[in-house]
Amino acid sequence: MGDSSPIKVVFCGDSSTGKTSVLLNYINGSAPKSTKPTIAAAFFTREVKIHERLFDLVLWDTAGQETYRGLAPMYYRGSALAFLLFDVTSRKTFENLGDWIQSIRSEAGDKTIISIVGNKIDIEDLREIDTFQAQDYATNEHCLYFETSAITGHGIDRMMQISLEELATSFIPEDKPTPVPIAITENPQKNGGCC
Ligand SMILES: Nc1nc2c(ncn2[C@@H]2O[C@H](COP(=O)(O)OP(=O)(O)OP(=O)(O)O)[C@@H](O)[C@H]2O)c(=O)[nH]1
Ligand SMILES: [Mg+2]
Repeated sequence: MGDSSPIKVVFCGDSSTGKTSVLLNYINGSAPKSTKPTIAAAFFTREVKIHERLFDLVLWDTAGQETYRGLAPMYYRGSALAFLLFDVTSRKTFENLGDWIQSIRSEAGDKTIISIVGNKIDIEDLREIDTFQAQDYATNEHCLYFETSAITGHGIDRMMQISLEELATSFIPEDKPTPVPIAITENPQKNGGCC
């Protein structure tokens, strides 16, 4: 168990961008072949070591479907880190990022780190948003940018590692003089939940 309050991390973005798949890949090491749209939200917990201190992450997987959009802000409150997904093969999901960012910032505040994630890079032939365009957009919005595939697992550990390191330096009070790389613990706990 971590020695301080759990850190709230939220996954958000349009429906079908791959939030559940990316999160399950992070937790289990692989994503299921098919998924159903998330209803309301679900959460998972995982313990990580940052700057030699243990922290409990509570990872919220929110529903992107329009029906549940009104609930999303509830999950942003108190979040230290938000992964905002779009689908690189769907321009529409990229164009909607601005609305998501506005909603996250108005509920969670300006200190929340937002990592924009272009998912589904395994379907390169159908790509509609190129890396430079997305990276530029993220930089202008003061967000981090990553590309992932929940199917191959590409980029997911890097996305988590760099985002958590950023969190460690900007959000968690420093009480150790020398930063060290985070180590993600084995045997993650999985607590599916719904509210
Ligand atoms: N090719 C490919 N398909 C993916 C990837 N990630 C997710 N998918 C597929 O995209 C579909 C939607 O994935 P989900 O993970 O359910 O998407 P979601 O963002 O959680 O959707 P909501 O829960 O409705 O908000 C599923 O058929 C997944 O298998 C990916 O990286 N590559
Ligand atoms: Mg989902």
